[in-house]
Amino acid sequence: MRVTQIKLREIELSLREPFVISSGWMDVRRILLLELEDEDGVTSWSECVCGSRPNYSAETVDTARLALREWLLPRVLGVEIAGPEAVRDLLNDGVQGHPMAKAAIEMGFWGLSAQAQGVSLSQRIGGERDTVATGISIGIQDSPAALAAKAQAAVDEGYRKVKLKISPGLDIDFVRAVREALGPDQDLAVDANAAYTLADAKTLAELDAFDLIMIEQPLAAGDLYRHARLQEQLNTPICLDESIIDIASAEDMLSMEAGRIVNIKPGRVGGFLNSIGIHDVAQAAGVPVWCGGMLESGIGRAYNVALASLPNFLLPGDLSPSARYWAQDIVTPEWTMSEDGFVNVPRSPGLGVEVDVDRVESLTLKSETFAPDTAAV
Ligand code: OSB
Ligand code: MG
Repeated sequence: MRVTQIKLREIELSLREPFVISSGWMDVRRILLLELEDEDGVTSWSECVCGSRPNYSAETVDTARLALREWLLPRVLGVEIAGPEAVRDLLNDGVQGHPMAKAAIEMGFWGLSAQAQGVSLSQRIGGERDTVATGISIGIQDSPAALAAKAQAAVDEGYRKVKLKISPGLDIDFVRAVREALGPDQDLAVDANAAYTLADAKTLAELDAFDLIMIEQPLAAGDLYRHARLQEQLNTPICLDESIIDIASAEDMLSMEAGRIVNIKPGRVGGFLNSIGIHDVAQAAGVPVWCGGMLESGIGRAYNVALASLPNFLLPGDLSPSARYWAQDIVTPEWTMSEDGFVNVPRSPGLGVEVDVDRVESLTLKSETFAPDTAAV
């Protein structure tokens, strides 16, 4: 395949409610979108999942734009590439880091390849499910009672898993209130976004009393060794998010027993090839994975839903429908969830949703078009 033009846009979408996690918060989502076009005029879209501040990961919208423009887009533009499987190594050669910027390109190639072949993105990667189970990730609230009310509303909407953001001091009382409100049978998880240290092991062990299905990323991203030490002290399975950046880190987690569940976000790990590789090593080890979210627009969501159709995605993903995030999404149809908490995996070619280009244009703050051997044209 040969991509002859890529249009890079930055749009701004307002979240319906601010989203607060231990490391920061977001109310307006700045999103980079890529529109790729190949030599036959086939087009597809992809999304870069960075935030606007470096609280979840080092990358931001602005660093990703720089990396895309200066180092990454020139690697792929006008070049004959065997297929999306070849893009990861092409982008990694001589460029350290910037996984979310790389993923936006690499995933764009998967979407374009599916579109060109006339198959769905899920089919293109070997997905097997027609529907994917959906959980909700609820940000930090002002009080335990407010959080319990939100959690109850989510269960009433049909969500199959409820994940609560926690932070030191905003943890035990909040989780207790939710467990009491939802009863013992509801699948409940917490996500600390790396806010604790091993010195907090006692507090984290208190969470065992609430029968959580996992504690996501309690410690710092680089702390695989300490996660292994912490897991020895907890009954609750640790799930790693920020720590898993590639296939090797997933293998290290598995061999060190630094956790028992993996959150895969394709942006965080540099794209689909690594996501599939992590899926495969986890599956071989008997460790379940699930698809995390980065408050994506309907474009990024198409990739996450397709990925979650792979067989070892055994737990509900953070794949809420469009209306949870936005007054209006940028795709049609919008993503919806059934009353029992499932999202359909599209079977139509490519992403399976149409991009509302007029709406994208109206939300665009900046755009640049790149072609082979040119700066922005
Ligand atoms: O840690 O999973 C996370 C959003 C932004 C940054 C980090 C995380 C999240 C979420 C959102 O939990 C999940 C979603 O997209 O619904
Ligand atoms: Mg997380």
